[in-house]
Amino acid sequence: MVEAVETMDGWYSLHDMRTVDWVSWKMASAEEREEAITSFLNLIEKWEAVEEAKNGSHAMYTVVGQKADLLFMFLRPTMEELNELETEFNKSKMAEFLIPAHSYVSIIELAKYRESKDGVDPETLPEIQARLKPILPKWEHICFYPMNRRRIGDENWYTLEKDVRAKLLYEHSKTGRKYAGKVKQFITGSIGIDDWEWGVTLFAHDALEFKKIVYEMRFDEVSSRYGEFGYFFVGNILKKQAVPAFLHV
Ligand code: 76R
Repeated sequence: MVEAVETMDGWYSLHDMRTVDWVSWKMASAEEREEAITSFLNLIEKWEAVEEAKNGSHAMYTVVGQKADLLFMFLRPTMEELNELETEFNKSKMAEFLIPAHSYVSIIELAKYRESKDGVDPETLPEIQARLKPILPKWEHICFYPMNRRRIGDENWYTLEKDVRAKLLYEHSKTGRKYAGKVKQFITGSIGIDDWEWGVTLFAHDALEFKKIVYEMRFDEVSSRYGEFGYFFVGNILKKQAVPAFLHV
């Protein structure tokens, strides 16, 4: 029987995309807009305090293209905390001017394909714990897309033996490592949780690196034979200080 790989699971993740309702935003009074911006900045400060205390992390980007205007990625220790955060956001004055565009729920995941060294469970290692509960980088650009592993005819990831999958992923990781310092990737697992099997979140200083890495990886067997891809979101960082300017009309 084909053996599943054990996963190490970290923080719960919510990708939350929203579109600004510019018409109602422009129609609102200056006081109302001010109130909304203040509510938004207060929320951001709360998220920053959570991150400071290492109880979660967040990323905030403006989306290029018409799929949304804002992309948030939130990480929290539990599903309940993600839900509370989302509900608090929804109740805020700012949310009155934001239309939900998309969301994706998943969990930070690392697979235990490599055998543990000296009988040490990798999950106990501090460097692994840091990757399972990461503070997201505040790099200039983000790219998010969901993906599946194929399950069609001979191209079935789930009928491959574990050592074969491990080898294919090792080859994949060699391509990935060429982008060290240029692209930072977070793989979140969403089997049983959302519509695709994994979410891929990439951060880069130069958005061109997204095209480079994703293109190069298309030739790795694990992607060319077994990868299926969904939609893509791409964006630019939105710093707290830049929020009033972004919303200025
Ligand atoms: O966890 C590790 O870093 C060890 C090696 C590794 C694994 C197991 C690794 C490295 N990845 C792993 C698993 Mn990856 N990754 C993607 C995408 O567009 C595409 O073709 C694929 C989207 C990118 C861009 C990427 C980048 N990886 C996975 C899995 C889970 C598979 C499973 O369990 O079946 C998916 C879905 C996935 C997809 N990967 C790396 C990268 C990069 C940049 C690395 C090197 C990281 C580093 O060493 O710093």
